Amino acid sequence: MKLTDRLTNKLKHAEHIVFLTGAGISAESGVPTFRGNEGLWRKFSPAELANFSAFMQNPDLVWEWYEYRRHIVREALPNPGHIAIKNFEEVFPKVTVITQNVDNLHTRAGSSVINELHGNIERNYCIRCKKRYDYIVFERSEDSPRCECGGLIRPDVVWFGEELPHDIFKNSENACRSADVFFMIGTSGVVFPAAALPYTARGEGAYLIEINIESTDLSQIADEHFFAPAGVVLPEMLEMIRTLRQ
Ligand code: BJW
Ligand code: ZN
Repeated sequence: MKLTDRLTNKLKHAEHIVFLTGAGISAESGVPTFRGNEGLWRKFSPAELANFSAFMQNPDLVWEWYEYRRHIVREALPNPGHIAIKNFEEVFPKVTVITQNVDNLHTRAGSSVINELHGNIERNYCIRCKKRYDYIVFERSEDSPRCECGGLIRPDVVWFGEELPHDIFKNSENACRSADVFFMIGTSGVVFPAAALPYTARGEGAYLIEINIESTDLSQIADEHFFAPAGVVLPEMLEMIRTLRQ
């Protein structure tokens, strides 16, 4: 890998690095992405399952999908991409992770500042009284879990048509405003408002780097691209940065 003079110069002087990650950062840990053929579970697209009316119509089906995914993420391990992001903290004074993922892998890799835009798959809450239930184990043969109040329990994730957690989104926007270098990693950039964050960063002068195995809706605004797996690009780039900033 070779860094351009411009990127070398940005990385040499940067103080605040922001990472916006999507499902692609966890693909090398064996967690399926959402879009493309790989994203289909049975015959359903994420859009058909990740919304409140699908849950109310068929809570057992939606629970089964989440239980299938929980099983995958509990078995998965952070990969060299997550670990490199954590280790950027050894080189830069400030590193912020903004993730659309619900899989906990940035936390398990040890990153210090993580904004989970779309919730976390290990948390749940009652739709009636809002009581929290963490780490439920749901058996496929069972009916969807219910709260002691009788209400249905749902995963604490953000579905289509739902608002993102307000403070987390505000903090993310603020991070974008002070980013020197902004990485967009493994996201198709089609889901809003997460996909608007790179525009906020760029508007305030951040240098935008995309790492993805293919071009995306965000490619047009990136200053530079690395079209290769994140778990390959990030560790290699970090080693080059260590030399630069010695
Ligand atoms: C690799 C790789 C490797 C593979 N290395 N790369 C403005 C315009 C248009 C629409 C809207 C808009 N504002 C709001 C909307 C509606 C909607 C939306 O955006 N729809 C679009 C799809 C059209 N947004 C919402 O509804 C949001 N809420 C909202 O706006 O509230 C305000 C409001 C309220 C009421 C009424 C109206 C407005 C909420 C969005 C919630 C998204 N939820 C999900 C599910 C989360 C829970 C769960 O996990 O189950 O979030 S959907 C799903 O998509 C998930 C993801 O976080 C999200 C993004 O996907 P991501 O991460 O980009 O994954 P992929 O699969 O798309 O891409 C993977 C990428 O990795 C690919 O590019 C690969 O090439 C790459 N890759 N291997 C590097 N090794
Ligand atoms: Zn309840």
